[in-house]
Amino acid sequence: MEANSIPTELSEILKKARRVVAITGAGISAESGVPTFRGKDGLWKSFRAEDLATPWAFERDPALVWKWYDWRRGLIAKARPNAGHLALAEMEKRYPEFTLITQNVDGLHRKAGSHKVIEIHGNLWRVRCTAEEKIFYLEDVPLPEIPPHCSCGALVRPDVVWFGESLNPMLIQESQRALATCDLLFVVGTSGIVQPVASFPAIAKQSGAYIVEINPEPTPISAIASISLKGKSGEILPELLKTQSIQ
Ligand code: BJW
Repeated sequence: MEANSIPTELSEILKKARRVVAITGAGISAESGVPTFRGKDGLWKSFRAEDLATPWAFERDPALVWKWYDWRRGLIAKARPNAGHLALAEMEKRYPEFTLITQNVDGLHRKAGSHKVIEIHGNLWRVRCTAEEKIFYLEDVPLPEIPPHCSCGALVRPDVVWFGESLNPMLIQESQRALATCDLLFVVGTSGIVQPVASFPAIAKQSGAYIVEINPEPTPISAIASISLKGKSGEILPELLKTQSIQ
């Protein structure tokens, strides 16, 4: 999609919007070389979520879970933000209110220069002690000790949200507030099936927001999107930015 092929209605919306939210998923980092979860090359094709991304898996075999996370940390350490991440960071500067809700744990939005980021599924570089309320950052790849321990002797775990775990209620509230008052929502690179984020676009829809979905594939979100732009976010988002000189 090129800037001159963007429908007039959408360019008007992009220019006039004031309160903007973007929800992102693994697809936005695909062009940075970070694997997605679902789809033909997705992580869940080679690994079982229930063996690696649940609290029960960690209880059963913390070393196995940590080996998987350490491998992913290695991939992500080499990844650089792509044109899609950079376009969203630029939108944060241009719109008076801009909130980015990401399901990604790779930290690439912040690396791209986004400041107002809600990392609703956590962050892969942050870890927490399983015994105390202690949070810290582990930047070594590979980890010197697997599974790693806290100075108190307890295991530490990645500070991410696994299946069956609750998301941070403060982050949910903050997201819901932004969604309920936005006039434009971007939904980028997510399969739209993992709850509760999969239900977030409906909140914006209810308050009359215009919803732009960006994804090469249709998703359950497509049914409520005002427009679905089929393609890669690293190509489409920079084109949208070109038409979006705010009035
Ligand atoms: C491109 C592209 C390009 C490719 N450009 N696009 C209600 C009903 C049924 C079940 C539940 C329910 N409520 C809760 C559940 C259980 C569960 C759930 O939703 N399960 C569903 C699978 C059915 N949810 C939970 O357990 C959540 N907790 C919760 O709700 O607590 C309360 C509760 C608990 C239990 C029961 C009831 C209530 C927690 C969810 C945590 C998800 N965790 C993970 C791992 C995070 C850590 C890690 O990374 O290791 O989060 S799983 C994984 O999925 C990861 C992602 O953030 C998340 C979403 O995936 P995403 O981002 O959408 O990626 P993909 O791969 O699915 O899609 C990529 C998309 O990009 C595709 O569409 C491509 O086409 C596209 N794409 N290239 C643009 N270049």
